Amino acid sequence: MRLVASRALVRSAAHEIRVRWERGALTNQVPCECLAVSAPGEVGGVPKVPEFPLLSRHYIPGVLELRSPSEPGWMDRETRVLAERHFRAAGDGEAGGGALGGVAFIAEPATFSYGDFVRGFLLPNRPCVFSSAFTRAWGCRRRWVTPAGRPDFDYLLQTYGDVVVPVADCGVQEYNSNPKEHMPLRDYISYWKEYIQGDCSSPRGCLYLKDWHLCRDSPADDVFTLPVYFSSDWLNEFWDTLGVDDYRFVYAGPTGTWSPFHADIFRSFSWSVNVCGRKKWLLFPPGQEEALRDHLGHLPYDVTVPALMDKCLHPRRTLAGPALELTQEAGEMVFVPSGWHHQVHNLDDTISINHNWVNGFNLANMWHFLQQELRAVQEEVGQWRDSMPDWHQHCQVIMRSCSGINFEEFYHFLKVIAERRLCILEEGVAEDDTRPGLEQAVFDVGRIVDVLASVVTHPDFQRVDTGTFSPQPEKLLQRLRRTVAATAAP
Ligand SMILES: O=C(O)CCC(=O)C(=O)O
Ligand SMILES: [Fe+2]
Repeated sequence: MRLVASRALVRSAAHEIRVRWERGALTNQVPCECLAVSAPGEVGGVPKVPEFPLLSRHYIPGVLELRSPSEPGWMDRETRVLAERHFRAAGDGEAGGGALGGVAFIAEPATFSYGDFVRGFLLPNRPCVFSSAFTRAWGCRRRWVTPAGRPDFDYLLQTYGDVVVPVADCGVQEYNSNPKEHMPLRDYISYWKEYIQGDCSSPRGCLYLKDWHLCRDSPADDVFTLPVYFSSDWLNEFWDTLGVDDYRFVYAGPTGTWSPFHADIFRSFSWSVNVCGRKKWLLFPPGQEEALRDHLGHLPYDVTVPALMDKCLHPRRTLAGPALELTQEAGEMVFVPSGWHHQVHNLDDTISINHNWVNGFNLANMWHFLQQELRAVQEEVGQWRDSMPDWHQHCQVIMRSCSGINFEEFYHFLKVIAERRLCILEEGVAEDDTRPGLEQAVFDVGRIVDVLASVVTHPDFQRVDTGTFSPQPEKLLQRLRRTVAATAAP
């Protein structure tokens, strides 16, 4: 018997299967229909957060006093201890991240360490914008952009003209996303030029090149350098290990292209750099999206429409604050925290590089999200529970279609990262090693232990056939626990 899910689930599942699997393409967005409902848990024991200037472009000298040595590299010991304390105090809660008045602006790379980023933004799960000084040396900023600061169509055509790219139609709503087609970049650029000549309009509509896996599909040397703040990136590390895919994207589109309201896949973080052009971001802290739902419980597609102010249509709108709004200038880098819903508008001809990433700081959020997704699937197909012997297995299949991953794959993800960290701790790291440092590896193992301990006791994970898993989840957990005990900070 084939299990068929109902209503929203069927639609989102079909949509996701098509977008993500049939085309072999991972995208960075989870359609809002597909997101399970939850208010964020309170996180206790949040460490004192340093003050950063809010996004006013008036950098206040001296505010960024360093608390940690300004090493360019990975996590230092002090930061590790602080982060471990934070997660011990937070318990099983899911990271929230309040609006707290605005979005911080980080002006100066030389005085902003990885530890500062952990304290100021990763732990409190708050957004920030890094100045264009952080990306000044990037190859794409030199080569993809004309001296006037516009996309260099000639260079892009010459270098990537034949590459087939995904293109979304911003004018057509398909559930809470847009339908996509594929075309060679040269065709998209012809369209783009026409759109500019037509004064930001074209009979072909408003088309947006989204989720182009440049690094996966083409040689991309000297395009960008991964900033150290985003270097602990387990999603891409995992996919690189398997050698099949990645969560590294290029977005490109004319004025007026936009991304509908969404949260990123798996509650990942994202970072986004404007190679050229400007973007307007509307950001809502986790939980606030609940107040934006309409009377039928649906999340909005576009949070800028006047209908959102209609009390009958959106009875809880006034419970949410206004969006945190920011304009990202050329070269600037935006950090989008975990679980923050957002909507993004290109204000000029804009090209950006966007990555999704998960690490020890948002791993528990990812696990919470997967449990919610499974519960949502189980509710949707609950009526078949008693009549289908393999109902639980079907739920995992549907969940994979909707969310891009199931419990078995999540375990595999944890295992791959855990084993790589154990390797680092056993072998040590050399000076020129590009792998995470020892403090980072210890921290990562601790975070995996916390989440894996919850995974192995989850009744639905216990139903997964783990007979062929190597190592067995319990054995891996024991080994990781021994490592945590051996490396515990005094
Ligand atoms: O730039 C866009 O259109 C969307 C970017 C985005 O949603 C992200 O980076 O998470
Ligand atoms: Fe996003």
